[in-house]
Amino acid sequence: MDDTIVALATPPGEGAIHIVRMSGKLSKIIVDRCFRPINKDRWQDDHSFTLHLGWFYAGETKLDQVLAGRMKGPYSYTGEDVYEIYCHGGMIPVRRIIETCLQEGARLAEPGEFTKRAFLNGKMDLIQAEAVVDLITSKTELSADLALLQLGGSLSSQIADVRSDILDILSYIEATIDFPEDEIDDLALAELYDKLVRAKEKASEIFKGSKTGKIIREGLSTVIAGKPNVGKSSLLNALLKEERAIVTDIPGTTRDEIHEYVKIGEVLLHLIDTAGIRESQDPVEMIGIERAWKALNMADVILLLLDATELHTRRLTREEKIILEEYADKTIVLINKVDLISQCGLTETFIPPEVFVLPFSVKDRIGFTELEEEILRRVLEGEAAISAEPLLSNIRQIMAMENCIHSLEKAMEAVYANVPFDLVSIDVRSALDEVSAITGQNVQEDLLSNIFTRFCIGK
Ligand SMILES: Nc1nc2c(ncn2[C@@H]2O[C@H](COP(=O)(O)OP(=O)(O)OP(=O)(O)O)[C@@H](O)[C@H]2O)c(=O)[nH]1
Ligand SMILES: [Mg+2]
Repeated sequence: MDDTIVALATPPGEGAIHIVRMSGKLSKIIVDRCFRPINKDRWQDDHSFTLHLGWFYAGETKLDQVLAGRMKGPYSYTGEDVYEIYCHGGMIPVRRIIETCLQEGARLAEPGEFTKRAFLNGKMDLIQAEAVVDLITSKTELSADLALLQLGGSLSSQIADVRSDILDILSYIEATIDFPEDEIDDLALAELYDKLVRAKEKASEIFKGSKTGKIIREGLSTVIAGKPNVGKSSLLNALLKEERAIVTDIPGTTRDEIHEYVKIGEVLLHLIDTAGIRESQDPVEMIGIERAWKALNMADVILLLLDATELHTRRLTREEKIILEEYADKTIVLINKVDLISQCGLTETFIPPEVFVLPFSVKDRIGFTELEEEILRRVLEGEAAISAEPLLSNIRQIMAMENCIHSLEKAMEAVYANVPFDLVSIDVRSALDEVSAITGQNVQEDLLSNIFTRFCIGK
């Protein structure tokens, strides 16, 4: 944190301008030494958040004509003195300016190091820091909107509310612990129980939308499954509008999983094409099939393809039945290749009535609109809520919230079972740790590094 860091903040390559960003104690000294403003008086006024035209020098050598921006700590992004040099958008001026800063005592910033400093200096909490990278990497309007809400701090304040409730419970327990056991009356027990219930309800309310939040942030994990040769890879290619996967009429063509992303409306689909599921002795195919099962388990939505030409001549396979029974709520059945039959033999009494079934043809593009509508309907059911409410969306935060709720429930059970208060406080304390981790009040250094390496350099 004592080092002064420097990095290119714009994407490398040629463009109109590049921005070199510097943060830390030395940055003022370095810029004062290398930047010669056209209007010295204005520069010397030392105002923050101002831009100044001038030349950037290495010793007596002019490197580029630049604008220098000054943001003094603690009111800057990182909380330290931050300078930004807007130079011409070529890689040579950029390299020269950064090299000069390095020679003058700065060091190259690590990925996300500016934002990490912002977090460590209390300029933002961990939810907001993670929202910064989510905003940068968002692929849909919806995910960008969600990141903006989180960046604005509304999720943080909801979390802070739960945290303060839990702190309140802990101090209540500590105040009561000093009384001898027999003086803790039923009233105190009931009050503690009530407090726990209220905190848990608030936490659960925040947790409720996290599944949608995760889908908006990461995409809807959509697994294409079915027997060999039903047209899974053809469907993947059609949705992507490119020949991504190999398609042949030989059953067992796809062995490994294929992952791709495609946008449907405002929802990002994470498409996974899998190996056709069947009994097999081929070791490679068997591994592929095992992976397919794993993918099915993790999926948000399963597109189960059945071949229309076979429907009246065969029963569902054991594997198809398992999918339809175990994953009925997340499965959409596509009866593919209806172009080959005169009328769709949808007399499938085997398919559970709650499963959505669609006559389909990849070849003749039948059913695509209905499929897209159905997918959107499933994700965006709570869309009104989505745009107005900040949701938990990242798996780290979701898991911490889940653990927090679990600990509160354990504490409630303990109170109910009349367990001594000091033991109840163990669960409450662990709930506190979990909720604090969400906003980053007690996170370990290695977790922090993990989070910030997802950022780009210069952010
Ligand atoms: N007539 C017709 N043929 C189709 C349709 N969809 C796929 N096919 C054909 O069915 C055959 C198998 O298609 P694939 O996409 O490779 O099937 P798959 O399910 O990925 O097969 P595996 O990878 O072996 O599991 C190919 O010859 C496709 O051209 C369709 O809607 N109508
Ligand atoms: Mg295939």
